[in-house]
Amino acid sequence: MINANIVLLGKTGTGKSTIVNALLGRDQALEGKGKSCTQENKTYSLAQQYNFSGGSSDWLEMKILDTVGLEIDAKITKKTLNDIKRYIEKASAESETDINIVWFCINQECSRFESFELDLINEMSIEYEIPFVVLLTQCRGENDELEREINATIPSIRTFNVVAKPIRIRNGFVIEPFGLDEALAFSIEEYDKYKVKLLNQKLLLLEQKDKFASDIRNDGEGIIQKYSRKARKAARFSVLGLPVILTYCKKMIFEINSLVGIVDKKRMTDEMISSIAAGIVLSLPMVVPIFGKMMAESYIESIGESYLEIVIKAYKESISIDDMKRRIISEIDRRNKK
Ligand SMILES: Nc1nc2c(ncn2[C@@H]2O[C@H](COP(=O)(O)OP(=O)(O)OP(=O)(O)O)[C@@H](O)[C@H]2O)c(=O)[nH]1
Ligand SMILES: [Mg+2]
Repeated sequence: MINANIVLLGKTGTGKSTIVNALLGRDQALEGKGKSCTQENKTYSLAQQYNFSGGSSDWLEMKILDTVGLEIDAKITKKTLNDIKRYIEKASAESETDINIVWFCINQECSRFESFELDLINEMSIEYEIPFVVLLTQCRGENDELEREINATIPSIRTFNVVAKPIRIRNGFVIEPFGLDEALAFSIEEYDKYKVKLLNQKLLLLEQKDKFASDIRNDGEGIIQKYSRKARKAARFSVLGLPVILTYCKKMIFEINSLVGIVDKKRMTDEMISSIAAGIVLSLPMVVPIFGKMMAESYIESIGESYLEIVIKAYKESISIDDMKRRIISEIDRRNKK
């Protein structure tokens, strides 16, 4: 027997519920007209004989998770993603499940896919080690440009053109359903190979990250030393004091951020500096407007060192820049709450 979990994910209206119905062979999931339709994540079950392309056959037990369309509402998207993460974690813990795969739906008529979709695919597939395939849905014709874009951004990902139910076009012509069987056959028969490819990709990424992390550490130390020297100089003029030191801190954080590709948005540095400073200032024995040289130096250095450590950790653990920013901010929050 084969146990398979298929998660349908993608923006609203791309045709996730329609695909569920096509797989089930009956209209069970509600399909939308125009606006967001599926309101909560729901699992459907299907059991049937599966015929391998080689000729043999086996019993297939499928669970299909139909999800709320992404991006309608940030809160719902967050809940959808958390549910899916939990679902996947649980599914991969159950050793009898052979196949865990996400079918990421993109309307084939879209001219491009959005960066949040790309980040999501990268993040989730690498972090949770769950393979993704892309279904280009509601296919009325060729859209080479979209396929090329997808392959250029995520080279290893498989894409399938699909029509889940007949599409009526001009002059009474009808495009009959196609593509789902291929996507299913791939998901079942090529799963192991595809998953190994994903794991290798993750390994490579982690190795590369380790290498880059030591460069980041060296460059980061250089930046911290530079600002520590400046602070030492500035502290000679005691009237300048804290504001000058804080400006240096901001610049230092800005430069450390740029080492990992966070090119800022001033707001983010401000937000970071105030939460880091809050944590560190409170831990210093005295906060006085007049900085001694040593004091100024150690202030800059302790901020720099702890920030660099946070950034490197976030860099190693994250897949995308947004993910990294989130990790940095939440780590700072965590430390400040201690
Ligand atoms: N003819 C035809 N219509 C489709 C196909 N896929 C989706 N549609 C139509 O597109 C609309 C949206 O499809 P849904 O399946 O509800 O999309 P969804 O991704 O589940 O949307 P949400 O639940 O809002 O996230 C419906 O009117 C579907 O009938 C298809 O393959 N053929
Ligand atoms: Mg739906």
